[in-house]
Amino acid sequence: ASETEAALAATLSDSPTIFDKIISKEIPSTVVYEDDKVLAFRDVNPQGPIHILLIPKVRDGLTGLSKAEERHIDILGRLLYTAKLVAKQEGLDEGFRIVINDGPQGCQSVYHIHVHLIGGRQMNWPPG
Ligand code: DGP
Repeated sequence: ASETEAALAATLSDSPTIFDKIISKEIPSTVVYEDDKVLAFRDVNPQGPIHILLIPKVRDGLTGLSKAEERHIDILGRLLYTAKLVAKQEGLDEGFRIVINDGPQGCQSVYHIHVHLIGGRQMNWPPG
C-alpha cells in the first residue's frame, strides 16, 4: 500500500529524481551491473528475493515509458537486454518478471524510467 501511496503522491516532472543521486553515488546503493549507459542496483523495497532496478544513466526526457520517442529506442533495447544479462548473473534460470510502471495508475513513483527485474520466487498473474 505504501508503494501505491508513494505513486499517487508523485507527480510527473522533469526535476532531478533520487535516481540521479544514485547514479552520482551521492546516495549509496548496491550496484549489480554498470556500464557507460546503464546502471542496475538492488531495489530498497524488494518485492521478491531478487529485485533489481535498471535505469539509463542519462534520462534525456525519458521520465517514463509513455514519454518515449524514437531517439530512445536504443536505450530501451539496452535496458531490456541488460535485464536479461543481470537475470543470468543473478541465477534466475527458472524465470523472472520484468515490470515498467508508468504514471499514477501504473504505480510509478520515480519519474526516471526504470525496469524492475524481480525473481527468486513463483510469480502470479494477474498482478495487483
Ligand atoms: P516505481 O514504483 O515503479 O516508480 O518504482 C520505484 C522503485 O524505486 C521502488 O520499487 C522503490 C525504489 N527506490 C526508491 N528510492 C530508492 C532508493 O533510494 N534506493 C533504492 N535502491 N531504491 C529506491
